[in-house]
Amino acid sequence: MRFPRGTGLLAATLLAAPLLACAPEKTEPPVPPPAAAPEQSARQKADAGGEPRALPADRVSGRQALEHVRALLRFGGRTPGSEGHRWAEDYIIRHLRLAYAEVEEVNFAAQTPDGVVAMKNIIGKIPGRSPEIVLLAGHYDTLAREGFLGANDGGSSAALLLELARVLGGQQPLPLTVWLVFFDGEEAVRQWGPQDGTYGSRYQAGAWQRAGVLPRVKAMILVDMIGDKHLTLRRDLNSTPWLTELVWQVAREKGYREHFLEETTAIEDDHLPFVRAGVPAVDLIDFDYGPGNRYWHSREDTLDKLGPRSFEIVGDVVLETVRRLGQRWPGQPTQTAPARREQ
Ligand code: 1BN
Ligand code: ZN
Repeated sequence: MRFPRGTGLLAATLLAAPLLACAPEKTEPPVPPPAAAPEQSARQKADAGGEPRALPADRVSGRQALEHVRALLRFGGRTPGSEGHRWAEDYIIRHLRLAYAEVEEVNFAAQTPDGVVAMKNIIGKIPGRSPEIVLLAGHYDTLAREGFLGANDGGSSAALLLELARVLGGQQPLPLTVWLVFFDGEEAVRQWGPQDGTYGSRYQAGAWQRAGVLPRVKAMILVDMIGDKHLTLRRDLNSTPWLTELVWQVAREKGYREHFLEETTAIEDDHLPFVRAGVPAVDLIDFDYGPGNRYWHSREDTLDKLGPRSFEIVGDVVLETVRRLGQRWPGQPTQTAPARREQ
């Protein structure tokens, strides 16, 4: 879908009306969504001067990101195969199109301990002047646990990616091609391990390897659980060191040291299939969610634990990192080392 240039304000206004265009249109929904997209409340309208407020064109709006999370939570749990998952798919696809991204839906059958499960990765493609690709990725599925909604775990990543799509989609053509990747099946069906969990990323890394896409991928930035109002990100030792350093350097320059800690951790997540395939990848994950990480995978993972500023900080760092990846710098690592291509 192509849109004329100069329609950014219109698009921003459309997207600023948080949920006006959000209820998926299905011809025969088996049941209505848990809550239809509401009109703006009188209070919201008054706050916004009577009409939806235009969103910033050049940066992530934390308020809008939280509205995306709120909308996703209204669909209920988003485990693959659930009604909430289908509504979430439609919501993501609709908002990617509003952001002028070309949408690819990748349907695949995942072999899980509970049998074959139909899953879908969603990719929003924003063209650039260079065929080199930066992947901005996260997951949108939620853990299959009664009453679990995943505001932060599954909600925040999808919401931030939609906001990044809105900003980057309004800046076309970008120096580099950007693909926003919404992975399905990140969560384990029974017990987290190499064969249970990361279904979408394992499938996608394999598919892109077979299709010869991976040599074009300059870097992958994965976001997971980045909405906690007490944002603390640690350097992940399973991520690619030079890319981690680039992200942390950007964060330092922007004055975000209190959120981008120098401490390290080692995380298994959707970046690993890409790291193993030789793609430089970094996982930005705040795995310190509530006292003793108590909110993680619990019914306490709710909207009230999130803060708009966290989305803005991570969004700011990601956008600047993408900008720098589009530049050349002395000593820049090349992504064409033969070793990664022969795996
Ligand atoms: C992150 C959010 N993960 C699952 N939901 C991946 C993970 C699994 C991180 C186990 C740490 C331990
Ligand atoms: Zn999880």
